[in-house]
Amino acid sequence: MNERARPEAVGTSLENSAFFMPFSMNRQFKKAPRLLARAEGMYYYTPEGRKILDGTAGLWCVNAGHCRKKIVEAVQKGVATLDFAPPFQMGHPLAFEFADRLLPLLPKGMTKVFFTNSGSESVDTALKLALAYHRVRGEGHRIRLIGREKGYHGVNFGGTAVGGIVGNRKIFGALVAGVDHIRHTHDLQKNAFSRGQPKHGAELADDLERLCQLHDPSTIAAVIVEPVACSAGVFVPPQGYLQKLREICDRHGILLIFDEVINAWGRLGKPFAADYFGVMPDLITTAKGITNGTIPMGAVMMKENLYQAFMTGPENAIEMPHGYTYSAHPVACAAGLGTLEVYQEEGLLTRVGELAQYWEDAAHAMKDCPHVVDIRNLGLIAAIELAPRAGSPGARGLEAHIKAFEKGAYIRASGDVLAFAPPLIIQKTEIDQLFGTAREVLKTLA
Ligand code: PXG
Ligand code: PLP
Repeated sequence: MNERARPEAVGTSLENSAFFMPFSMNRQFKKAPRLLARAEGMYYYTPEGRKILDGTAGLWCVNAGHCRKKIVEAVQKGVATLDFAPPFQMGHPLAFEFADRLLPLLPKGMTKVFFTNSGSESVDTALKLALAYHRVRGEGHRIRLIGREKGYHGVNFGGTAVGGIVGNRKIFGALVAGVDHIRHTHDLQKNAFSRGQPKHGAELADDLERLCQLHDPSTIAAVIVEPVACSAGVFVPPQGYLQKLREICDRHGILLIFDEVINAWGRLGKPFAADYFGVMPDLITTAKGITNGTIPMGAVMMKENLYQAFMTGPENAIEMPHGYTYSAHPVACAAGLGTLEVYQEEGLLTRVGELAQYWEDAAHAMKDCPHVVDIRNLGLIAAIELAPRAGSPGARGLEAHIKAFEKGAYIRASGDVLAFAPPLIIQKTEIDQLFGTAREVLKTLA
């Protein structure tokens, strides 16, 4: 066991640790750490043995629940059989098997899979594929990439540039040239306490038409959006909005990329959000649930015409000068295959359909709690937006996160928005427990 996972290590100071924690308040955390030592099913366990209900599926990724035997065994067997195989100009059987096993789950018309190691890598891969696709077809004038305010597309340069969360961008300079953003869809005045997709705001998609007129549509390569924007605070697309985006892209020859790093893998009751919304993008980026979070992996799915556009030069030339040392890593492929088996055996990619109404009712029952200004939900995702504390935005959300952890639930806070997205194996009693804990926390919150 890791020394810090031992019960006697509780209280040991981490203040001098060499670990530079990602996306964390390093100094505050190291003074009062919240450590997780092991996990099983719906629960984490702290080093001292406290049981914590996982309200966020790890970080929106552990959709089948923790330490599932079949996945653990697939990884153990995989790593003992083939630890690594070079993915450039070489191959291993599991890469082909995994891509082909994914095929029947993909939205109709999506036929090819490019493997990466994270959502961030998937996003930068998709953006590069979009630019290259236009270029190889003689439309090299399409150089612009359009994101959306409040979007999160990971942390690499392309994803940071098309991303729309100011705090994630502003300290990193000029990022990538030729990027612009359409407006976000968050509108509390019109849509507060909407159940499912809000009624108002389809017309916000017309903001893409505005950018087309501003830049000339023939300069735009691709638009990237999360169907349900999760990280910045859970923004469910207004009814008709995604359809409109698709229409505008079609009108102007622009590729539409759905970033389904979180939305895919059953979170909305379908394998992919494109199928849930009935809107077909040209590319889909994903990661997280593709291996149930067990081993890092991501993927970009694309329509056949994108792949074929690259298959035109001499056969002895590399068609796509892009890829990662760990693309299609054999242990990740083994984890992915094990994950698909669990998803399929337990019907997890569609289970949310049965749970969604109970989940929605449980989330919206929180309306009478103190500080609540909005509740949003779709599939097995919910958000409770709290009024910010005067002069200290985010403080109330962070305190709720910490208090929930003390009371036995892991609930993620994005600023003052509490985000709920548990593993898809959750039982109704655990849904009650999760929101029950949130209710207790909100009652004690200043
Ligand atoms: N796109 C989307 C839509 C995401 O949600 C990424 C890209 C990047 O994936 P990687 O694997 O590079 O992290 C994500 C990741 C949160 C939270 O608290 C969300 C993510 C990551 C970390 C925290 O909402 N999403
Ligand atoms: N930097 C250097 C010096 C490298 O040699 C490589 C890969 O060979 C990379 C970066 C990219 O690493 P990865 O393929 O793991 O993304």
